[in-house]
Amino acid sequence: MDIIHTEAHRRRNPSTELYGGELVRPFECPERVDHILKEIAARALGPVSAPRDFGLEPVRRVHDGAYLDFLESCWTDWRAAGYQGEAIASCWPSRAMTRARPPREIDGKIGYYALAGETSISEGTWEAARASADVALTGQARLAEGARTAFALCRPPGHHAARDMFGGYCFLNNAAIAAQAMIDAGATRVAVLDVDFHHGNGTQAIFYDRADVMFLSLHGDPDEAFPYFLGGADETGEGAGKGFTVNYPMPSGTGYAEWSRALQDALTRLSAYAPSALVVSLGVDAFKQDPISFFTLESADFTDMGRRIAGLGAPTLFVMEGGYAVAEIGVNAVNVLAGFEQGPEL
Ligand code: SS9
Ligand code: ZN
Repeated sequence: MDIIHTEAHRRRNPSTELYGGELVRPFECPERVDHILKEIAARALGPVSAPRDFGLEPVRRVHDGAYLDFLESCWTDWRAAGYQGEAIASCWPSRAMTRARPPREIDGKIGYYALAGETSISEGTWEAARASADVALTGQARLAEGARTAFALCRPPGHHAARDMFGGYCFLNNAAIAAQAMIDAGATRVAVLDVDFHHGNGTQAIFYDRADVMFLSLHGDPDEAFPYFLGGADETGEGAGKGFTVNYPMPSGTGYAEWSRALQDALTRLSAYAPSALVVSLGVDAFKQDPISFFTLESADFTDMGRRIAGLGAPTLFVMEGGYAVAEIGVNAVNVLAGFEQGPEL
């Protein structure tokens, strides 16, 4: 399997995450990638190559222009305002605040574009986010050139980022950008299967009214898990997209027996949709030891997950999302990819 990776991910290295009222070292850290690369090498999964620079045009197909300008200048604007710490949102246009437009001042602007306060913006964040989108786009290009599969080792992750919203460690929605690029290259039906523990609210929002990109997500019930305000089973799409969003929220303590039944249902729906390509938002935070999640999947379950996904028989781009049990992230992610390469049990 072709693996796309760049060291530019290291430019995303904030020192603060707002967690439980304290500033802690972020769960989403550069060592995550080191562990994945180590396991890729140990198991000879395939060649690792650098991304191409696609520029901002394919990113603009998914994200708002003013939002991209904000991401690009946020750190400089924050420093220019005289703030000493990393850029953290502390006020939002919540329900009763009806003047919903981005103010000029950076403290207000970051709140306008943020979905949550845990994700600090620090020096290099924009550069790393852009490189991460290039990693996904390079994976998409491999599929367009005829590859059956590729692994875009994206960091920072993307599935919580919407058209003009960052948070949940995400800035640019790498999976959505890749899916849109597939459509722009002529595909008529693409699907995104999100197996990250958290609901892919950004991806869902981006494609909610569209029938050309189906979105399916297995995740912790938003009644008890981040991102809390999207991801219910009653969200099924709107307009032309009605029926093309499918959510599987599951409660605390869910193990692979129940999880894999949801996956099987998702795969049945996917098979009926018959996408010309599949993007898998590959988070491995459903793992039992993940520090911020509450499913109980074992490492071996990730292999089975990959085998089942292979059973669909669609060209498949894996895009890295979450996974915060850092020491085990390599084994768990590579298990999915290796399981996919083994293919379904006959
Ligand atoms: C808010 C908790 C925020 C963010 C988790 C993002 C996971 C991305 N109190 N946690 S895959
Ligand atoms: Zn996650």
